[in-house]
Amino acid sequence: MFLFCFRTRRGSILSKLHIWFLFFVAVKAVSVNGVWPMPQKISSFVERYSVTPQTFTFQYTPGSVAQPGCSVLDAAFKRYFKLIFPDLLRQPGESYYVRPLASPFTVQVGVSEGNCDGYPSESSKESYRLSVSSGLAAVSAETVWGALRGLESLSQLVYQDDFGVYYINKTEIEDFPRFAFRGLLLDTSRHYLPLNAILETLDAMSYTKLNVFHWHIVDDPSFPYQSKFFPDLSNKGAFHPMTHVYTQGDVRRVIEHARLRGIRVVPEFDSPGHTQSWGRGQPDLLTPCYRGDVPSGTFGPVNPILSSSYQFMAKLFKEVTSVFPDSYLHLGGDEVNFNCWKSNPDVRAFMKTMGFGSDFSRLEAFYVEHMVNISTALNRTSIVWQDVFDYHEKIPKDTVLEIWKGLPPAYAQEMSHMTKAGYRVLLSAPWYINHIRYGQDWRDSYTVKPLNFSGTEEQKKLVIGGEVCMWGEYVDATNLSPRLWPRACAAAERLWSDEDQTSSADKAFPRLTDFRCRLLRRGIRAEPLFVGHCEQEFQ
Ligand code: CP6
Repeated sequence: MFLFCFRTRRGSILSKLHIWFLFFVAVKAVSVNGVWPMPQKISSFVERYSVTPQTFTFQYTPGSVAQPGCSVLDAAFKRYFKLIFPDLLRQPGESYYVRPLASPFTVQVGVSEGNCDGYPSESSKESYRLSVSSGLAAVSAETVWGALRGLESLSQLVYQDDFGVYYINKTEIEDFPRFAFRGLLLDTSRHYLPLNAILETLDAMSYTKLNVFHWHIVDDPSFPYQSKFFPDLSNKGAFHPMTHVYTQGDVRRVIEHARLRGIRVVPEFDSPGHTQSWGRGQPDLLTPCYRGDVPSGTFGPVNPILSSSYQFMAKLFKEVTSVFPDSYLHLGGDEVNFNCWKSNPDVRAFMKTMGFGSDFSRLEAFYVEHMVNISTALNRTSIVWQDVFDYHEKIPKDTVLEIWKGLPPAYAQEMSHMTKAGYRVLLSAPWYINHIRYGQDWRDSYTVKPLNFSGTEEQKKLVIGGEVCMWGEYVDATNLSPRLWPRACAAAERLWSDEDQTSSADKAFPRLTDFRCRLLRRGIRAEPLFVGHCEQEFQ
């Protein structure tokens, strides 16, 4: 259309070369790019190839260090075959359109270093190249984790026409993440989330290239983690000791499901606050609160003045690090209420002995310091919520600080302060997507500029990424997926893609609308962005 108008007005002046050039530009602009999050570099062409499940195969590139038997990629080939041809899932036994004389299409995957049996880590290389040409898609990456990202992009390039025929366009992609840490927090204490809800969330995370599952596994209301050393914690602290717990086997399944998708699992055992449920199965762990001179019968945060508290914590965390292989451990440290500590005469006496005066934040700092030491002794990098920094700037420099408070100017200032002090930071304040408001609230998440704070280049490098948080007070398995998806996709693109290429929410809207339809086709109950319909809707 564009080309036609141009030709009628000025046709005679233009050489054939110009016409071809314009044609190339025009077709590039209209061709399909369904990849979310947006790759760093993508060229898509109008030339397209039909593909059909009968002749579609995955292979390892001859020189690849990964070959048949590679757990991560063997499993990925099976998954992506089903994701690329969802009709096979939807209508078992029913015939679908088969093109006569369909030509073969091969996906060749090659990896140049590493192995298939490890876990993804903070230093995993996730970059990949993808080249789609006639009969062949070549995915090449340094590691299997990069190959997984490439396969995901490839799967999103395949689409169906009105007759159900599958196509993929000629495409070149060169891609890598902007931030290494792209997390999602689920809270399994406010409501128990059945294993399937967690596994399905991990599936959807892999579709959006999110790569860290922050498992806020326990908190005040319930303690669903079934501990080997301290079984009473869940026997007495879970909502139900049999049905509302994560057994050791459950945890292993989550970690393996995540590993196969290149997702790390970082557990959070939040303390000294947010520990009411712990007290039910671990007597004397929590601080007894007083009313006047007598114990009131209620309990506060973990008792920071008893060595038994630290012995218990060291043993629990020893177990936790034997179960969760990731090198990061989230220690919490948020929202500690000092009222109970203040009411307790033994705590006040301890404060005096320690010379803390009446500054209870120094007592909190004392506690967190012990916890960070426990974590360091177990060879773990600690993450703590920003409260710990706000109260106490002298925490070990390799601790990661997570920002959860405030609106843009406030969290930007916090980032500036923390990175100036030399700490690595994670941003979650703008991505508290448990908060919902009428309208397209994904746009607020989308337009976040994580590096828009005052600081040097060195400071900016200390921002390792961010997290979407889905706190569970109002969320269980009935509404988790639609509240998460596609809203979490906005942060996923912000954390993966180039900011300049993805600065407009208006431009993202049609892409995200399409991607949400793809999530539905894949069985994820993602809510609509606005008025409209998908070709294939849910059930
Ligand atoms: N639980 C824990 C929470 C929250 C935090 N920690 C929280 C606070 C405010 C909002 C949402 C969640 N529910 N343990 C803060 C990190 Cl708005």
